[in-house]
Amino acid sequence: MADIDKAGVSQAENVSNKPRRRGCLGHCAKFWWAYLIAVIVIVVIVVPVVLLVAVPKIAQQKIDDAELSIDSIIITDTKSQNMTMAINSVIKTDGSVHADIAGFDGVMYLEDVEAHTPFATIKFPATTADAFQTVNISQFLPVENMEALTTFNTWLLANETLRVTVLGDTTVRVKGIARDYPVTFKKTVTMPGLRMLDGTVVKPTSISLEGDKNGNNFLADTEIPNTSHFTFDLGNVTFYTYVLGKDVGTTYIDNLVLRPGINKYKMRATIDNGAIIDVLGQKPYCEQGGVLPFQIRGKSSVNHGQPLSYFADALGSANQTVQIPIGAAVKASLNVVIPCGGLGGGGKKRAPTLLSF
Ligand SMILES: *[C@@H]1O[C@H](CO)[C@@H](O)[C@H](O)[C@H]1NC(C)=O
Ligand SMILES: *[C@@H]1O[C@H](CO)[C@@H](O)[C@H](O)[C@H]1NC(C)=O
Ligand SMILES: *[C@@H]1O[C@H](CO)[C@@H](O)[C@H](O)[C@H]1NC(C)=O
Ligand SMILES: *[C@@H]1O[C@H](CO)[C@@H](O)[C@H](O)[C@H]1NC(C)=O
Ligand SMILES: CC(=O)N[C@H]1CO[C@H](CO)[C@@H](O)[C@@H]1O
Ligand SMILES: CC(=O)N[C@H]1CO[C@H](CO)[C@@H](O)[C@@H]1O
Repeated sequence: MADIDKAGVSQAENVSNKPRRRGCLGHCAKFWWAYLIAVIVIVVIVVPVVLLVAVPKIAQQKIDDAELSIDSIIITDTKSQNMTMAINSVIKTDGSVHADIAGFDGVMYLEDVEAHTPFATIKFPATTADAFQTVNISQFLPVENMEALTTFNTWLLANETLRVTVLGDTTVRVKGIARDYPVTFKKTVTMPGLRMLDGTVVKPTSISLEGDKNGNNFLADTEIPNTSHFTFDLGNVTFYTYVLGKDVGTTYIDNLVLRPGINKYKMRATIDNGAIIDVLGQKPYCEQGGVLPFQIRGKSSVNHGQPLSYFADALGSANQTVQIPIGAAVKASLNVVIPCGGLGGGGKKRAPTLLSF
């Protein structure tokens, strides 16, 4: 206490020595109490206003102005009720505020599906407000809402682009201020979809009359384009297979992992030969070398015994048309050309008989 008093006195002496030299200082010394009150007013009113109103507003503004881009999402270890999801993303800000953003749980939902039901919750790690920040997340993802996840997968499969919103509450700590400000992180990202796997190519490699040990009589190489930024582990996938509206069998692709870009896989199928021969004998297919429009639609997706309904139902939501040069494959494998009107001119009935040799 004594030291403080002494300091006060010596300061008062210093002040009282100076005013004779300069008018302003004299004024200041005389009205020091007015300045003191002004300082107190600033401290008591302005600082809290800045801290409680302005800084949070700026913090929220900076979060709102930040840009989120998602470079890739990788879904692995898929099980019926959970999976592993890795997201590589970048958050861009103008870098003008030095701040730490606390980690938070952000939900993801489809912006254009009104209920905005989340299909996933991402655990965002703590980040800074640096101008360019890579945020890589890899986490266990339980299925919270099967319907919302299936709808998301359906949109991702069918659409050219889709809008996904990431929403979460977090706090920001601005450098130099020992306070956490609550902010809302809300970003809508437009992602490329899979466009119904449009451009899928199926090149038959072998057709046989009798099936192999799996009962498959049709083998092919397939190229499946993935225009999205997603990688999916779909496991063993089967498809309903139609020609001109008729169910002609089942198509299988084993251990299917769809990555961005062209995916090359072996495909096998159990096909009703008679039905195919029938269609090959019809116009216009018999006239253009037997390229048939197949329609395929997802039936099941099973990964190491775990049925993945969120993929199977999405793949089953629509038909995908693939033109398959099956006439040429029949010629190459069986050395048979199906003329217009079918085998032996009267075709329809004889074809299956002929092929059951
Ligand atoms: C993930 O889901 C499967 C069922 O699909 C379940 O058997 C397994 O226990 C789940 N894993 C965890 C860690 O919850
Ligand atoms: C994030 O992942 C990408 C792609 O795998 C990688 O290039 C990058 O170095 C990672 N960044 C960090 C900070 O881990
Ligand atoms: C797919 O095509 C088949 C045969 O044309 C048809 O029966 C089925 O209703 C179609 N499914 C969908 C979901 O469009
Ligand atoms: C796919 O099926 C084969 C044969 O039944 C099996 O050996 C393999 O483990 C399955 N793969 C997956 C990913 O389930
Ligand atoms: C915006 C948009 O194109 N949405 C479509 C995405 O795909 C689903 C499923 O096919 C459609 O229902 C949406 O209209
Ligand atoms: C991100 C990515 O690799 N996209 C590719 C998806 O597949 C198409 C081919 O169909 C490529 O053109 C894209 O570059």
